[in-house]
Amino acid sequence: MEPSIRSFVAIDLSETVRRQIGALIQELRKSEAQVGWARVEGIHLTLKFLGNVAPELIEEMKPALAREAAKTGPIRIEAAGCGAFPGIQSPRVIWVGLRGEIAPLADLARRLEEALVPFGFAPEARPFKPHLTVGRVKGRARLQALQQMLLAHVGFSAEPFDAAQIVLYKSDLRPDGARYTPLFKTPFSVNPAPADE
Ligand code: 2AM
Repeated sequence: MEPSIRSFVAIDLSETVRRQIGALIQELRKSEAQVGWARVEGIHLTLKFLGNVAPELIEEMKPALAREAAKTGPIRIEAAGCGAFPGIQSPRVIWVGLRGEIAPLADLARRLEEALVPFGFAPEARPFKPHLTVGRVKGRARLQALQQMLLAHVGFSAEPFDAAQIVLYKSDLRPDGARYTPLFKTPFSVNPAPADE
């Protein structure tokens, strides 16, 4: 039997936005805090994390993903602001936020969840919090400097971009950070069909 594939559904960022977030990461690095910073080319917006999935199931899911994408028009979003989960006082995950057409984005995430239930994926118990993970805290040294840096850059914003497709990614966990490989891309529609069809 072929090994299962750790996978998730995401939206890619434009090259420019990735570069702008890269510049922000360079600033945050100056805190010298113990953070595993994301590789800029791997930063993405997760819509649904799937975990380990059998390769056959991946194939079966593709038409369902394509159907939901086809019910979706382009979504204009902007990477903006930065902070930490669970909170700036006890940072574990460093994120860049999103603003713009968040309601259609959340609607897409909800529809994907519903479309994937028949394939055995339970809906998330936690509310959808769209974010871009840019780093993971590894130790407590220089945390205060990091907190100050985050507060100093809350006004960060990148160029707006139109999300135009969803991507099913494979995630390989490696000691030096995860590597993501696209498995399937499926476009949004210019004239989306009604979502309740
Ligand atoms: P995160 O950025 O908030 O960590 C690949 O791991 C993507 O799936 C990441 O963007 C990650 O979100 C997301 N994800 C959601 N739930 C996850 C989980 N339980 N384990 C790992 N990644 C998860």
